[in-house]
Amino acid sequence: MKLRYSATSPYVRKVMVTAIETGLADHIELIATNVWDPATDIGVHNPLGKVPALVTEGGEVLFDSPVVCEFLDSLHDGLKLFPPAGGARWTALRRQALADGLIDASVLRRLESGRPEGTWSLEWIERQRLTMARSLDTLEEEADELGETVTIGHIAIGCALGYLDFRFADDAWRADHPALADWYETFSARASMMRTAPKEG
Ligand SMILES: N[C@@H](CCC(=O)N[C@@H](CS)C(=O)NCC(=O)O)C(=O)O
Repeated sequence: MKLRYSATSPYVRKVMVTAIETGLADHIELIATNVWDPATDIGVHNPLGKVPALVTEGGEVLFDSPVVCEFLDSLHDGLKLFPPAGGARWTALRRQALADGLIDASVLRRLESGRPEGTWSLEWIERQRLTMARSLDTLEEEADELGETVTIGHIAIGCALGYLDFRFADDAWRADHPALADWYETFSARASMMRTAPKEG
């Protein structure tokens, strides 16, 4: 399998953490991809122009991190990161959606803030900041229920919080979210998280 990859993308990190947790990392060849380079050929693999995109052994291209992660989870016989059915599945998928939404708002805020001064929208930046704040408050309320079993929800939350530390360190999210901070301290010490910590260029 080949993964169109970026070392700083939190969505790609979800896939990499999933690959390590499921024992599949050695079966994936990484193809470094800068989606912001006008000359990038990512569109050959993903018409949406985004990473991650996974080229399977059969030559099919899967994209959107939830789809790629669930595909990888289907390839191993260990404990499933996507619970197969029932309440546990919906809880894991809901957590993944919440964390992915936190990442989406963070990325949108960063992109807007990075536009030339005078062309950005303060209303748009504030809208994303509020979405981030509400998502973090919701995660804080649920932090004590996260427990020990790792699911795709936990992985997505870990990658979202890692992205906040990487790109929004000044927000100091831990100050108002102590239970979530405690959970993240333990989760971020997993080998899969340590090996995938984002680094610039
Ligand atoms: N929903 C997608 C989001 C992927 C995404 O937005 N990736 C970013 C990199 S962090 C990207 O490739 N952006 C390029 C673009 O939006 O044109 C997923 O979960 O995989």
